[in-house]
Formats: sequence, C-alpha cells, structure tokens
Amino acid sequence: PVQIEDDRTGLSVETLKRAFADNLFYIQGKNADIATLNDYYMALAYTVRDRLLQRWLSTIKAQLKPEVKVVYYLSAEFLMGPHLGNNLVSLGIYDQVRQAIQESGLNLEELIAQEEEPGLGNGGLGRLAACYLDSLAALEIPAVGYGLRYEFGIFDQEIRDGWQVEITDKWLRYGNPWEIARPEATVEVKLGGHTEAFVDGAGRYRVRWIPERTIVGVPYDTPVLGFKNNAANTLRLWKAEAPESFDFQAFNLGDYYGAVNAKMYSENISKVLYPNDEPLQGRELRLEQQFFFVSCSLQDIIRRHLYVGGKLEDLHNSAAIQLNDTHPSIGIAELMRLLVDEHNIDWDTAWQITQNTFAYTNHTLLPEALERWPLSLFGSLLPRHLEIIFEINRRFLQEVSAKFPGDTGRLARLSLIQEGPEKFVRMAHLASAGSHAINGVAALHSELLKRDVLRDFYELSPEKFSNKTNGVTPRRWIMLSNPELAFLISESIGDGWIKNLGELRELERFANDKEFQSRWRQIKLNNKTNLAEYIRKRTGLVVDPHSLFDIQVKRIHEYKRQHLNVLYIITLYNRLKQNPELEITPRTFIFGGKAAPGYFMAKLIIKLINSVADVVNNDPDVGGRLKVVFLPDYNVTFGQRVYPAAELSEQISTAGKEASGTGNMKFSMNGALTIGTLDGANVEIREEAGEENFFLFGLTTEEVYALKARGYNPRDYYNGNPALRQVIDQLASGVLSSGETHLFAPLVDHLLNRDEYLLLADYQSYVECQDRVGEAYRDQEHWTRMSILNSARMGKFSSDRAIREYCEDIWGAVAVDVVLEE
Ligand code: 26Y
Repeated sequence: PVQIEDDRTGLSVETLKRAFADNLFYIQGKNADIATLNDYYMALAYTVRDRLLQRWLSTIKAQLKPEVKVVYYLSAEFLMGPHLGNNLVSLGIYDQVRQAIQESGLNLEELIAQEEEPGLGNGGLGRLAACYLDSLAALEIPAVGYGLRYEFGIFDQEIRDGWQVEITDKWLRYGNPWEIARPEATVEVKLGGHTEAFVDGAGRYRVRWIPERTIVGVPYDTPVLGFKNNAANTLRLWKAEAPESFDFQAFNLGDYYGAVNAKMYSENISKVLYPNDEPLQGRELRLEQQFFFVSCSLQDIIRRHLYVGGKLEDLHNSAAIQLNDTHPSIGIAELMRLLVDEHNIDWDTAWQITQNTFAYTNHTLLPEALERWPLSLFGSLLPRHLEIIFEINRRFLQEVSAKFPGDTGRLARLSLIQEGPEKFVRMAHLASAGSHAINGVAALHSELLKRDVLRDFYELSPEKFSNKTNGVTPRRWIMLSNPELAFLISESIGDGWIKNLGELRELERFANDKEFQSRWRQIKLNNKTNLAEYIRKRTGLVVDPHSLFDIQVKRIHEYKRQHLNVLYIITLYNRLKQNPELEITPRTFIFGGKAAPGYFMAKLIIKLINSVADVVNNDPDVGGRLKVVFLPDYNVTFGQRVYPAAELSEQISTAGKEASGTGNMKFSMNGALTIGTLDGANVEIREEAGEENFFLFGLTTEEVYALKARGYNPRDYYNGNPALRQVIDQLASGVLSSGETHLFAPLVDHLLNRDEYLLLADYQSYVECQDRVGEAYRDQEHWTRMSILNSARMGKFSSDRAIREYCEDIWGAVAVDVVLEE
C-alpha cells in the first residue's frame, strides 16, 4: 500500500515543507508575498509543535497512574531560553528541518533567531530550573515545573551613555506558539480577610478562613521534551485573572470603573517578574505572587492525586515537591491548611505528609538575601497561614526544647519568627522545618550552610542535609550552542556523551593529537569570529578573533567582582601607557550582565566598564592590543553565542559568596579555561579538571573569615601596592570618566573604606594569575591541550548527574517508559 505521511506528524523533508507552507497560510494567515520573518518563524514553530503533541499526550497517559511518583519543581523563575532550536535537537529533526526550510527558500538559523526568549527569571536560579526540567525529561522522570506566567519577564537592557536603561520585556507581543492555555483546569486562590473558629459536626475544633478577595489562576502549559526519547513533561505556569463574577455587584451599582479596577488589580499578580536577585526588599505583591502560584500548584497536585484514586495520607508516595529556594516555601503552610482545614486531616498526620513531601534547596549564603516577611504584612495577606505557622513553630520549638533543654538562645535562633521591634517570618526556617531534605548547590556551599546559615537546623536534624552540586544540560549548552564542537566530539568518541556526559573523558586520548588539536582550535576560532561579527553588529566595535577572548557574563554584583576584572584591565592599560613597546598577549575583555534596577553600585560598575572601554579602545598607544566590550542585554540566547567563543572564563567571586555558579560549567564544557577563586562549584571544577588546568588565585573562604576577624583594612593594600594605588587614584581623578571626578567616588570610597568583598586583598594575586594566563596563551599547543582536557573532564557537571542524585537521595522518583500512542 502507498504510505502517506500525515502532515502533522510526518518527518520527511517533503512533508515538513508542505506542513510549513500550510501553517503559514492557515495559522499565520499569510502567503509568501506578504509574510514577515516572524510569520515564517511562527509557521515553523507550529510545524514543530504539531510533531511533539503526540509525545506529550502519550506521556500524560503513561504517567497518569496511581503508582507513578511525580516530581513537582516549584520555582518563582524558569529561564527556559528559546524553544525552537532546542525542540529540534530533542526531536532529532534538526537536519531535515534545515533542509526543508532551505528548500522553501529560507534560512533556518534566521528563523530560529526570530524567537523572543521567555525571560521568566533573573539568572542562575531560574536557569538551573530550566536545565533540571530538561534533564528530568531526558531521564524520563515524570515531572511538572510549576511557576508564574509573568506577562513581563526580566527587563531588556540597553546601554545609553554607558549607563543601564531598563526596557519592558514584551515577550508575548507576537504570541507564544509553545504554550497551550488550559482554562478548564483553573483554580481559585484566596487572599486577605480573617479567620473564625468553630466546632464541626464531629465535635472537633476547626478554623475557617473568611477571605477578602479571590483570584483565579489559569494554567498555561509548555511541553518539555526529553532528548530523543518519547517523554514530554510539562511546564505549567499560572496566570492571574479576576474571577468570572468580578463585576456583578459593582456593575449593578453602576460602579463600572470600580469593577474594572478590581479586575486589573487581580491581574497584577502575574504582571511582572521582580528583577532583583540577591538583595531583597519585601514587597507585598511579591508575597502575593509567591502564594498565588504555590496555592494554584498545590491544589493542582492534590487534584491529580485524587483523580488517580490516591488517598491524601499517601500524597508523599505520589508526589515529591522541591522548593527552589524559599520563594515557594509558603507551600508548607498552604499544604497544612489544605489538609487540615479543607480535607479535615488531623494535624500530626498532615505534618507527616507535608514533611515527607517537601524538600528545600538553598541557593545563597548572603544573609541579606534570606527571605523574611514582616509579620504585619504576612498576617494581613494570609491570616490563616500565619496562625498555622505559629502552630508549626509552637510544636517545633517544643521538640527543640526536648532535645536541648534550657537552651533558650537556641530556641530564639531556630524560631520561625524573628523577634524584635518588628517581627518577621523567616522563610528559610519554615522551609527547613517543613522539609525532609535540605540541600546546598555545591560541596563548599553545602558545608558552609551546615556551619553558618542553617547551623542550628543541622545540629537538630543532621540527616536532612546533603549536597547536590548543580549541573547544566549538555543538550542546550553544547549541542545546540556549539554544533561544530559537538560534531567533532561525536566523530571522535561517538555520541553517547550527549546522554552520558561522563563519556567526554574519552577525549583525553586526543589531548596531544596534533590533528585533533588543530580542529579543536579551528572550531574555537570560528566561534570567536562569529561572536566578533555579532559584537560589531551590536556595538560597532571591531575586535580581533585572534586575541584572547576573556569573558565575564553573569548578573552584576559586588560579590561577583566585575570591578576586580576592571582593576586588572586598568593595570594592563597603565603598563602599556608606561611602555607602549611592551609585549603583551592581545586580549578582548567581554562583559555582559544586568544590574537590579535599584542596585546603584551594580549600575555604577556597568558605567565603569563602559568608561574604561572608551578610554582603552580609543587610545592609540594601546594599538588595538586590548579591547573592552560591554554587550548589552545578556540573556540565554546571547549565552549560547558566548560560551562557545570563550577562552578564559572569569569566576572571581569572593570565596564563600557564590553558592555554586553554573556559567562556570557552561564555559568549561565548551573548552574555556577558568580563572577563579575557590568558591562555589569552582572548587569541584578545578578538582575535576586538574589543578594544572585551572588558574587559581585569591583568598580561601577560611582566609576571608580570618582576615575579617582580625580587622581588614583595605588601605593597607592601597598604601603597600603602587600599581594598585595608581589604579584607584585614576578612578578617583576622573581620567577614566572624561574628567567627571565624582563619578566613581562611591566606588572608590567603598573600596578604600569598607571593601566588603576584599577586592584590594585579592588584587595582587589576581594580577599575577592573569599575567600567567597571558603567558600561557602564547603556547597555543599547550593551551589547546589544557582546553581539551578541561572539556573532557566536565562530565560531572551535567544536570543529568544532578537530577539522578536528587531522584535517588531525595525524591525517590524513577523513570516511566512512554509508549507512543498512534
Ligand atoms: C527573593 C528574591 C529577591 C530573589 C530572587 C531571585 C532572591 C534570589 C534570586 C536568585 C538567586 C540566584 O540566582 N542564585 C544563584 O543560584 C544559582 C543556582 O543554584 C547558583 O549557581 C548561584 O551561585 C546563585 O547565586
């Protein structure tokens, strides 16, 4: 019989072409005469979406069974990055689609570049959530990511006169072909009001919450494909809407504007992502956001559990809920409320279920970043939850007393409530008390957690604690971002590494192979050339692809010390000014990253980078040997261009401050060498790569503590180091800011008088290390060898490894085979 491919599922080039043309006409309503690039992108996106729906539905069918345990990853942020290219990789149809698009007279890369990425996260924590969803699907673990469907994600960054300017991110402007709204699965969330006690029919003391307002949560689902398997998990993001009946009363009373106003107020909740990462300011709307998405998600989880015939007492057998930092930790009180108040389960049973279901990942050691909510704010928004937290706390402190009798200091330290003139709910304490597992995100970080931030919790329940070193997905961060390298690797060692990154070790045997080295180098050069071209287009700057590409991309933060990098650049510049004949390794310093809009010092650091760039790039004495580039609007899409082109990865945070870092892993996998401190996952990267392949500098965490304990005086370093003094004096004098002497005064003042992050203490060590880098780069053969070995040894940092550890040690989740339904 004649085989006819279905236009919605067929994978031959002919069928893909036909389906693409069809979607352009029937979905975009355009033909080739008037179609824009974006129309073509949309037509292709729908063509791909058609081909993944079958897997999605088959997956839901395979997983919707009582014996299946589902991982629920609760996160206020998911930084997914563009979907199209990644889905082509997962479906294994990149080449067919490229050909189909080419034969349609278009260019696939150009269409892929059309996609506006969903920037629903700030940085590391949000991107980690996305990598974890990718690995969960790759490993066929049933999982749902739950979060917020922000109408406006992280702002777009523009640079004007060297300063950051924030532009609203209108990512939904042209529609989102990757999501499907599921209005039939809408849930209600209540806020405000008060509580009332009553005695129920069975004579039991109960509490009822009389809320002040109700919001509706509408789920929008996006499929998350597994790599070349049949699994497609779900990212379910909640949009806040007004309830159907919102306007009845007000409308009947003629208060039309009042009614519309109330509707707008409801929809505010999922309007915008808060653009802060570490330093926190407790805004009511943020707490509303957190509670909103968590309540929606828990109701959804319970609904599914009951639907497959589960009993609530067994919830922890079918659900593992992971808290991505404390942002969703209100879930602990909300699950207690749902179980006790709504489902009439006794407190002790409910607490068992809750603890067994939840687990908590901490992502920060910075004390100022620990979430806490003023009691007054908390109580007015969530009166019942506050009562529940008090009750959790009462029982919890009783347990503590039993274990440590008479230790009142410990009670105060462990309490979920911080006492004082203003009282606060401590969310990390709620998360720790209500979870059966607590983890940090790198070995060092997990140790420091036990020693500092969560020390008392560790002494109380050491068995809850473990380390889960972060990882990143090799599908997006090698295959998709660096296809030439992926091809070379597969050609050399087969393609098993994509699912089992440990296999990269087999590359070690090519480290000395001249032919392999030269191909490795050529690929890096190609990637650098591409980036150089992109830099020229975006900034007008011309950079030399043969110079050393030295890159620092990440959120701008004082603890991440972008300005330490700048101090070195100025140092090099000064050397060249003093002796224009000096032989130096030509370098291109590339920066990218956003500053929280209210974080003045971070914004000043951006201005500093741009000011120094102006001076260095235009000085004839430099003769193009140094270039400094700040690339605006760093995001996932741009990351995919940057990591493959990097030769030196800057991971220079003050030891003990960066929980893990994940960019460090992406750089390393793609063959960049690291200059870094012993901080976060750098420690493990160095361990794996071998210390001879890592440029280490700076104080250790212990040395940082010791130095601060004995009284750190940054001026000692300033006074004792002429090169450093010259750099600081230049910052103060205005030579780096077109004569504006006061521009960098706050920075200089910080560095000389406080220097919380010890830049001056680490300056000399950093300079010497950077000089060694420059030297090492001159021996290209040796550098290439280090680069190959480095990549070969990064297997540990696959998010697949991390997810396996979570599954085994925390979630008790196993793979579920998906059979494709016809
Ligand atoms: C509370 C609110 C203001 C807030 C919002 C976002 C607080 C923190 C954040 C984001 C934090 C974050 O991205 N942390 C990073 O998590 C990565 C993944 O574990 C780590 O690699 C990285 O070191 C850490 O800074």
